[in-house]
Parts: sequence; structure tokens; C-alpha cells
Amino acid sequence: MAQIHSVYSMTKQPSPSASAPSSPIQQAVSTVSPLVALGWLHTAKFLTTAPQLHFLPPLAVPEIAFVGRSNAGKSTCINTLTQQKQLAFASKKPGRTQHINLFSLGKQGMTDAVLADLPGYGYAAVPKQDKIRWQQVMANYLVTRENLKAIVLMCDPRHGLTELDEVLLDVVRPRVEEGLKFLVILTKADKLTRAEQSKALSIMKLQAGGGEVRLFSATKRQGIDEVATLLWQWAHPSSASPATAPSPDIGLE
Ligand SMILES: Nc1nc2c(ncn2[C@@H]2O[C@H](COP(=O)(O)OP(=O)(O)OP(=O)(O)O)[C@@H](O)[C@H]2O)c(=O)[nH]1
Ligand SMILES: [Mg+2]
Repeated sequence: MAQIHSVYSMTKQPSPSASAPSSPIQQAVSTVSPLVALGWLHTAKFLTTAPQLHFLPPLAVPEIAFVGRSNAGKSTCINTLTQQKQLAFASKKPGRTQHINLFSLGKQGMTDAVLADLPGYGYAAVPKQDKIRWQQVMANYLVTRENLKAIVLMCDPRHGLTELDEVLLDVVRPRVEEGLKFLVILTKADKLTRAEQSKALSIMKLQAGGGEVRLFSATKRQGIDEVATLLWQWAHPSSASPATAPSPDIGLE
């Protein structure tokens, strides 16, 4: 497994789960029920798709991007979290997702966050020019997308972090240092024994520095509650309950 520099190495921010809640509001947020978080994720609706960054609408609500190598399980994870079978296109064939796809979240039609499913990288059969173009689109998105609030890096623990994952980490490091949330999901945990899972988790926790790391399996339904709760908290940092969640105004221009 490749070694990386900690994304959090410069900031040493305590992870939300590691720090004790200091106010009643934080306390309420940190104890949000997985049912509430999953109910919120279930509201996901397709919003738009874009082949390039400048086709994406500017939005005023928090955006959570799912990134990672091709076939890592990004689209499947989005479908699992939203409890919708075909919201995002998942496929055995790598390279299925070729656009940036946005899904809006929010109860009663009041969008309060957006999930972004990004095309995977590292698929050998993709022509070199397409690979380069995609890396540029991705880097551009990660560096300049203003409402980007969190990055979820999907990593198959059987492969570990790849060279392109490391490039991505380098690209996002300055934004993570400025407060962008960061989660590594170790996907397809069902392919590992319990001992292998626990080893992969420890190794990734070291590599991700203070970033969050969770084991996840769509087939065994592992890690769903934990990831759902974390995403809800990140999208609602200052609200005590979903009923008081911010802004119905999605900011579409
Ligand atoms: N065993 C197992 N297979 C999974 C899991 N998650 C995804 N898969 C399988 O992995 C393959 C790729 O899943 P996708 O969700 O399409 O992966 P992706 O990261 O969106 O791929 P690209 O769109 O090519 O970037 C599919 O055959 C899925 O069924 C999981 O938790 N366990
Ligand atoms: Mg996909």
C-alpha cells in the first residue's frame, strides 16, 4: 500500500467523533439518529449532469463529492445510502460514470445539500487523452467548486491508495487544511475477513491523519448508519435537528 502524507498533517484538527461536544447544539448534532440521517438521504433526487465543471450550476448548499478510482463502488455507495436502486449508475464495467452527476437532498422539496458522483479514475482501458481530460476536470472541480463541503474518497482496501488517489489527496490538501471535511470509505469490506478489515482500518487511519475512515459494504449493509450520520452532520453543522436545517434556497442561478 502506498504511503501518503497526512491530509490533516498541517492542521491537526480534531475529528468530530474524537472531540467532546461543547454546546447543546453540537451535542444534538452529534447524537442525530441514523434513521433521521437515512430518511434525509432517501430524499435524494437527480438534479443535473455535466461533462465539465463549467456546466455545473453554482449552488448555495453544501456539496459532498464521492471520488475514487474506477470501480471502487462510488455509485453503489450513493444508491445504498439513499436507498434507491438506480439513482446513480453502477456497473461491473469500470468507467460507467463519465459525468459529474448531482443529486439534491432535502425534505419537503427544500434542498439543503447535494451529493456529487464523480467519474472514477485509473481505468487502464480509457484512452490517454480521456484520462488526462478527466484528471483536469476532477482537479478543477476539487479546487474551485465553491460550495464543496466534504470529500468522500472511496478506496478498495484490497488495493489500498493508488498513485492517483495520492495525486487527488495532494490536490485537496490545501482545502482540507481550510476546513473541508474528508472521509475515506473502505469499500467492499465484505471481501475481507474481520481481521483484514481491522488491519485495513488501522492502516488507513494512519494514512488519513485526522480524517475520518469507515469500513463499508453495500452487499452486507455494513457501515451505512455511520456514514449516513456523518454526512448528515457535515451538511447540517449548525442545526439541532433536520426540522431546523438551513436554507430552502438552493441558489440555482
Ligand atoms: N462485493 C461488493 N461489491 C460491490 C460493493 N460496492 C460496489 N460493488 C460492485 O463494484 C462494481 C463497481 O461499482 P460502481 O458503484 O459502479 O463503482 P464506481 O466507483 O461508481 O465506478 P465508476 O463509475 O467506473 O467510477 C459493481 O459491480 C458493484 O456491484 C460492495 O460493497 N461489495
Ligand atoms: Mg460510478
